[in-house]
Amino acid sequence: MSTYIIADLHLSEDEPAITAGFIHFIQQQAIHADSLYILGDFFNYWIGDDDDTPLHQQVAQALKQLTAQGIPCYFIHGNRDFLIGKRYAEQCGMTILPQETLLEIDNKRILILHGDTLCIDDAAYQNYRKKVHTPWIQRLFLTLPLFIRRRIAQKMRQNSQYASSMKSESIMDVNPQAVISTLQKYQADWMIHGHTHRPAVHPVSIGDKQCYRGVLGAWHHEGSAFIINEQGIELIFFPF
Ligand code: OKV
Ligand code: MN
Repeated sequence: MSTYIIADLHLSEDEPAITAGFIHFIQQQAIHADSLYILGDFFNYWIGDDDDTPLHQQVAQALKQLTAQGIPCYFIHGNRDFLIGKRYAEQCGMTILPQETLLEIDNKRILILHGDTLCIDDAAYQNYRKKVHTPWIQRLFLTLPLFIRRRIAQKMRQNSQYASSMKSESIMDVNPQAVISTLQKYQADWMIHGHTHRPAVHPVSIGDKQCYRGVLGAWHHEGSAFIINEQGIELIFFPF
């Protein structure tokens, strides 16, 4: 039995090598898994399921192959693709899970999440997040014609690039207290997230309990995944 977990592929038309790497990963590795979890920022941007592009179709087709062969695929929204909806999920054959989901595998309690909600020191981002996660604001945005949504999204990405260039490294990382309280909330042994693009396994001591925080890598020049099986929980990297 093996569970694969990935995040932060940031798929876009501008980086065809990453898409090719993902499709190769699906056909050569995930096909031998028992389940696949994608923890957000799967796509670099998402402005609605009706934005039907060759990239979106190609990716859906690859995932559908997997899920049609009986390998379930689950998705948690990231900060970039939080608008992925039921329609696209259905096209992929994947199930959308809540922001924070507790898995119980081999008697280990493993919390999976994207990771942006742990970065509470970045007040500007958390403010922005609250706005774009407001249901009526999302509904309103989705009623706009695609060409308007494209223009708004492009502007927002330009502004954000500037804003994040002014932020320190520590502000953009997880808050250690948020990590501890989130682990405690679920009585979890592990948490696995992406978002920060700092792949690692960090031990976290809570009282006399030894917990761990696994961080996935982004798919820039190589792939990154956690594999959970009888051997344990392992962070791996692989060339495209
Ligand atoms: C994704 C991020 C752009 C960060 C806009 C309401 C609003 C949704 C949206 C538009 C932008 C996602 C959906 C994108 C992530 C950015 C800039 C910064 C830090 C509205 C609901 F407000 F206009 F009404 N958006 N896109 N950023 O281009 O994919 O994560 S996006
Ligand atoms: Mn992210």
